[in-house]
Order: sequence, then structure tokens, then C-alpha cells
Amino acid sequence: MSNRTFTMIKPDATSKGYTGAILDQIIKAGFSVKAMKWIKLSEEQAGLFYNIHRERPFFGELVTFMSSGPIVAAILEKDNAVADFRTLIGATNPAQAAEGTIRKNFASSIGENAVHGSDSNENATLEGDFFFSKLEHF
Ligand code: 3AN
Repeated sequence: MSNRTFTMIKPDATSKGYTGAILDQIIKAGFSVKAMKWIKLSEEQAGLFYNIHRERPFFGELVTFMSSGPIVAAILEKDNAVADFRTLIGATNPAQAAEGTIRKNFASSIGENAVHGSDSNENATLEGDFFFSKLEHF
């Protein structure tokens, strides 16, 4: 699965009406969509997804935010998908994100930063499997 990554368009971006523009930027950058769903997470589900951050000081804020509205979850395919997608979205803190990146264009703060992108091939697989059954991606 080294040619696949997992993304979420986060509640700040869906609520501001940026979903279409963000998907357009992702597709124009050469990614193809292999699975996609529009879904609202419960606090429990958001906590499970971000379990690795459970001990971090921002965990409660992160879970509240990620369950505050709908998200778009998707599996994306492209050569070198994980690294290329991290480049496309930019730094975690949009104030430090490079010009033209999705977070520079659409994010407002380090917590509400518009999109998620997997940080490794292993996590891309785990995160994709969290949202999609085998029947839902191909
Ligand atoms: P990234 O999403 O760029 O891989 P991580 O894995 O360090 O960043 O953090 C996961 C998520 O936790 C971020 N996307 C962001 O929403 C949130 N987060 C990270 N650092 C902070 C922070 N200092 N304050 C609030 N939320 C944060």
C-alpha cells in the first residue's frame, strides 16, 4: 500500500464550504480517490482514531473538534502517496505552512487545520481500515 494514503477533510473545512475546493486541489495534484465517505464521528470514535495522542495536552480539544461536525474520509492513490500528500497539505500549523498548500489556503489554526494526512504507510493502512471495509475500497 505504499502508493496509498488516508485523508480526512475536517469539520472546520466542511462547515466553511471548502470541501469541493479541497477535493479539487487534491485531484489536480494527481491523487485518485479509491474510497470516500461523508460521516460525523462520535467523541468515542474520534478518541479511538486519535488514540495515539491520548496523553497529549490537546487530546480533549482534538476529540471535541473532530466530532463537532461532518468530515470527509478518503483513501487516495498516487505514487509516493504518503510523502506527496504531506507536502500538498503543508505544516500542521497553518501559520508555518508553505504558500499554496491546502492548510495555507484553508486552515485557520494548529487545532483546526482543515485536513488530515497519514504520516506513514503503516498508518495509512490502519487509518483507511478504521473507516472502510474491504467492500468499500478497491
Ligand atoms: P499532523 O496532522 O500534521 O500529522 P499531528 O499528528 O502532530 O499533526 O497532530 C494530529 C492533530 O492534532 C493535528 N492535525 C491537529 O489537529 C491536532 N494538534 C496537533 N498539535 C496541536 C496543538 N498544539 N494544539 C491543538 N491541536 C493540535
